[in-house]
Amino acid sequence: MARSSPVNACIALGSNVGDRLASIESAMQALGQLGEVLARSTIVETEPVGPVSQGPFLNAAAIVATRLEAKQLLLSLLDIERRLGRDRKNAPRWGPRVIDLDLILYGEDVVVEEGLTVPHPRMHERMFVLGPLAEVAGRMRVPTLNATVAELRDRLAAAGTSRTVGGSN
Ligand code: A4P
Ligand code: MG
Repeated sequence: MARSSPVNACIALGSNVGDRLASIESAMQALGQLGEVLARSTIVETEPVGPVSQGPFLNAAAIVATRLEAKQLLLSLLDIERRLGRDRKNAPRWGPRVIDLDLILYGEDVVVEEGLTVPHPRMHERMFVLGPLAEVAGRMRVPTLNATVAELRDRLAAAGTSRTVGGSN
């Protein structure tokens, strides 16, 4: 089922295996098959985050105006990942990957169903998502967090530069 009017979906892109730049560029191109790419961020190199020891990532974000339903959009993103050579078999969660395409926002919709949670539940903890996304969608509202993307980025940046050293009373 296609929607009668397009919705602005935010996609986060990441790669830390192989020709990272080629993979991000190819994925950006492929997003054009899912709707109109309204904006694409710059591509930034980021240190790996999380429990797995791995090489640095290239990360980026894009806004796509799409008529696909959220689940159909996710399946299309997984299909692009496969076509670009991502092999999920034997791959550790949070581990190295040729390409990762996460659906971060689907307009202001909240979607919780088997295999899909939007807004992406860990978006507010990840500068590699919020940095690029704020470039292109800083004013978009994140319904579950009652904040804009730019506000979440600023909060995370502030948290990263301060350290609690005592109680407030
Ligand atoms: N799934 C559910 N909701 C969603 C959604 N909103 N978007 C399901 C995408 N997928 C969603 O996804 C596993 C399954 O989650 C999918 O099959 C889908 O049914 P995944 O993207 O393969 O899982 P993942 O990437 O290992 O986990 P997650 O939680 O998406 O984490 P990240 O953040 O993508 O972790 N460091 C830097 N600097 N840059 C990175 O890009 N990426 C990771 C991977 C770790 N460290 C990183 C980076
Ligand atoms: Mg992911």
